[in-house]
Amino acid sequence: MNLEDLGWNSFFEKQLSRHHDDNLTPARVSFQGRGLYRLLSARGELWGELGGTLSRELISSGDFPVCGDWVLADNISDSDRTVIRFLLPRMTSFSRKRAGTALGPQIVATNVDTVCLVSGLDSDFNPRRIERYLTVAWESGARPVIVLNKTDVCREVSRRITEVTALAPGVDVIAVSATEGSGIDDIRRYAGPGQTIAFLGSSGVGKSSLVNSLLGRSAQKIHEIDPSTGRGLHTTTTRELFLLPTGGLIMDTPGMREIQIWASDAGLDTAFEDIAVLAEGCRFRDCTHQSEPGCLVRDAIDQGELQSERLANYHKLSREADYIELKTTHSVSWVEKERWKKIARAARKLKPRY
Ligand SMILES: Nc1nc2c(ncn2[C@@H]2O[C@H](COP(=O)(O)OP(=O)(O)OP(=O)(O)O)[C@@H](O)[C@H]2O)c(=O)[nH]1
Ligand SMILES: [Mg+2]
Ligand SMILES: [Zn+2]
Repeated sequence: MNLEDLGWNSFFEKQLSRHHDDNLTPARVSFQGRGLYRLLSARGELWGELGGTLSRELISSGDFPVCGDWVLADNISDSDRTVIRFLLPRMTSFSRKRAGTALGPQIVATNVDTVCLVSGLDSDFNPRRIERYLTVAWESGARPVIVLNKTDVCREVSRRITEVTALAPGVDVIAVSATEGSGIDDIRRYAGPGQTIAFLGSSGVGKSSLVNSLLGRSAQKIHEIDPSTGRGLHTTTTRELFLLPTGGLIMDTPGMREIQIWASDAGLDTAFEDIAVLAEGCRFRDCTHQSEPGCLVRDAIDQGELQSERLANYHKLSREADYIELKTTHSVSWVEKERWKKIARAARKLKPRY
């Protein structure tokens, strides 16, 4: 197996030059479970455990290797077991905000070249959710592509494509049917030799079905609805990287209920570039596009060039992104204090003056 076929490139080669050790071999994490890592390497498949020193380092940072990562492992040539010594820096990294009250990002997929943001063209279709995924995707460094699956059950495919193309400036939109196989080759184009694509999206949109369709075999169990409970069966619970016979790689991921934003203003402004460009022409530099005079964003809405729902979603996501910035730079108590200060200030303004 050639390392380049597994996604190795000059970015990782540069990192390697810092570790002058012939006893180490690069390998890519394709699956992780119960402290064991399945690795793809020049020698084929290996199973690795974290070495003691690395393990101690990672416990303090909390940043363990995940599916897609490149690591350096002991070069033990007569065994399929190895020890992972180093985690190499990531070329791209798709993160979401951790669930619950935990702080910081959770890394979902790394070293991906193209993130396929999958939506179903059934009753689950939701343009606002696509905008949310796109915002996070732009932050990852990977190229986003929107995949609209289940064309076989949708009567207005071309209308949906037009709608989604409008909310995703500069992003390819592909309509496919995993069950019928149509459009699958359009996805395959992004998975050329050494290129990695990852499927991300809500549960049940057909990510595992697309993976099976690309692989031409039932590698992943498909999420079926249990008629007695109405709940999904075989929902994917772990991330996994598969090698295509052509040398490309595809990653299946578990469906997310709602992806919490982990993005900066730059990620947001890329996903909403149309609004960012309009905002440059607003009379006030700090225009919030609510009711200020000379606001080109509101003008665009009045003229039917911009959907008011899109602006509302932009505001919502930007509030979430701001909050994350505060949370990462300050303790929660500080954030809470600031929040309450703002509320108190707003309440004072509302009070009638006698
Ligand atoms: N009609 C239709 N159904 C599809 C298509 N692709 C997938 N499905 C169905 O959608 C359901 C969910 O498919 P999965 O591939 O398991 O979805 P998933 O995105 O992997 O779901 P999670 O693993 O829970 O995140 C299954 O019942 C599939 O048979 C399609 O192109 N058309
Ligand atoms: Mg799945
Ligand atoms: Zn404005």
